Amino acid sequence: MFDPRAIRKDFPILSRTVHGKPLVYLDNAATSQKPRQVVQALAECYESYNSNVHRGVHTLSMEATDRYEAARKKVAEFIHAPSDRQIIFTRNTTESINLVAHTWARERLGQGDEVLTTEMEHHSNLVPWQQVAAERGARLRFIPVTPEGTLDLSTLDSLLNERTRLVAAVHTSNVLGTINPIQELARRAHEAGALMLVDGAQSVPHMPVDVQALDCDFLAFSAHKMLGPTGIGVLYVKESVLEGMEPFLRGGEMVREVWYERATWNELPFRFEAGTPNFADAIALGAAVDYLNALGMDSVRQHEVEITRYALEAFRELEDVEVLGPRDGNLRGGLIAFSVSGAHPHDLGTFLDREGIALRTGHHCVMPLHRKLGLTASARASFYVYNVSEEVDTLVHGLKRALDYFTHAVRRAR
Ligand code: 7TS
Repeated sequence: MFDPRAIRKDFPILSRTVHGKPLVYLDNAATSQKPRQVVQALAECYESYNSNVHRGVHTLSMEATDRYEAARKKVAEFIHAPSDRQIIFTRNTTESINLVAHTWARERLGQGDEVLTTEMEHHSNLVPWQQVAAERGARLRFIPVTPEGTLDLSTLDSLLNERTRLVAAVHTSNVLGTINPIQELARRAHEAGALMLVDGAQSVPHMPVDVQALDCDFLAFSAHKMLGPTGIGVLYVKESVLEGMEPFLRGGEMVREVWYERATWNELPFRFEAGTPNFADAIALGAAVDYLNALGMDSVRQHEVEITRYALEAFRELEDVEVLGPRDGNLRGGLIAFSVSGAHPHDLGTFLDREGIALRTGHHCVMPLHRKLGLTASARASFYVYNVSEEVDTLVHGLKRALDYFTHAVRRAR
C-alpha cells in the first residue's frame, strides 16, 4: 500500500523545522529530498569500496565497477531501454541535452535545417539549440502553446517539413504542469524524417516512462529530482543513433587505443564518458531507482494525481490566485504554478517561508513562456511521494494569510 506517511519516515529532513514551523517542502520540481537509503548507499560507497572504476584488477576497483554498472542496468530497466549500452551518465538533464547538441546536432545540422521545439521549454532545452542553430545556420521553430496551456498540435502540418532534423520537447512542463503527447510527437517527427528528443526532467521521476513505447531517440533526466543525489544525470539514446555519434569530451576511459597522433574509441556507452565518472552518485541513483520501484511508479503517479487534484480544488477558494496550465489533474504532473494579483511571487515566497513552507518563485528557467503569458514570475508548489494533503491545507491557509497581508499592505500604502 502506498502510504506517504510511512514514506516520510525515510526522509530525515522532513522532520526539521523552519522558522519554528514544521517544514512543508513543496519545491520538488527544483530538487527532491533524499531517503536514508540513498544517503546510505553514498556513504557505503565511500566507506566500504571506494575505488576508481574500469581500471584496476584489485578487489575494490572491481566492486566499485560492478556496482556502477549495476546502477546503469537499473536505470536502463527503469525507463525500459532495450540495453544498458544506451545509458550515458552525465551531470544532469542540462548536460545530457548539451551532449546531443554538441555531438549529434553539430554534425547533422546544416544551413536551412530546422529544429522544432515548443514554447514551453526550460532554458536547458532551448539555449543549446539556439547556439547550435546559430553556428550551423539552422532555424529554430516553435510549437505554440494554447491558452489552456497545451501544445497546439494543429500547427504540426505546417511546422514539420523535409528540413526538420529534430523535434525537442519537454515531457512534463515545469511551469504549466502539462504532460505532452510525446508518442504522437515522436511518430510525427519520424514521419518527417526527424529524430525526437525528450526532456524528461519532470516526467521520469513522477510516472512510468517507457522509451520504447514513446519511441523517442533521446531522453534526458536528472537524478536529483528523483530522490537521487545531485551531480548525476542520464542521457538515453537509441542504439542506432548512438552508434553514429562522435564523442563529446575526449581523454581517458573513452578510448580503445591511443597513438601519439590519433586514437580509436571505446565501445558504447563508455565512448561518451570521458574521465573518471561520478560513480558514487550513479550508484546512489541506483538506490533511488530501487526505492521508486519498491513504491511502484504507477502508485507514485496516482498519488500525485490525487494530491494535485486536491490542491487544484483547494486553490479555487483563492480569488486572487490564477493557476497556470490545464485544469484537469489527469493532464498534468504534480506541480502547480500560479500568479497572484496584488503580490509579487518573491514577496509571497518570503512570507510563506516564515510559515515553514518551501515554494519556488521566479521564472523557473522558462523566461520566454512567462513573457508570453504576460508575467515576469510565478510561484510554484510541486509535490512528490512524501507530500500529504495536510501540507496542501497548510499552503492554502498560508496563501490566504499572505493575500490578506499584501492586500492590506497595498491599502496602507494608498
Ligand atoms: N528541464 C526541465 C523541464 C526542468 O524542470 C529542469 C530543472 C531542467 C530541464 C534542468 O535540470 P537540471 O537538473 O539540469 O538543472 N527545473 C528546475 C525547476 O523547475 N526549478 O529548479 C530547477
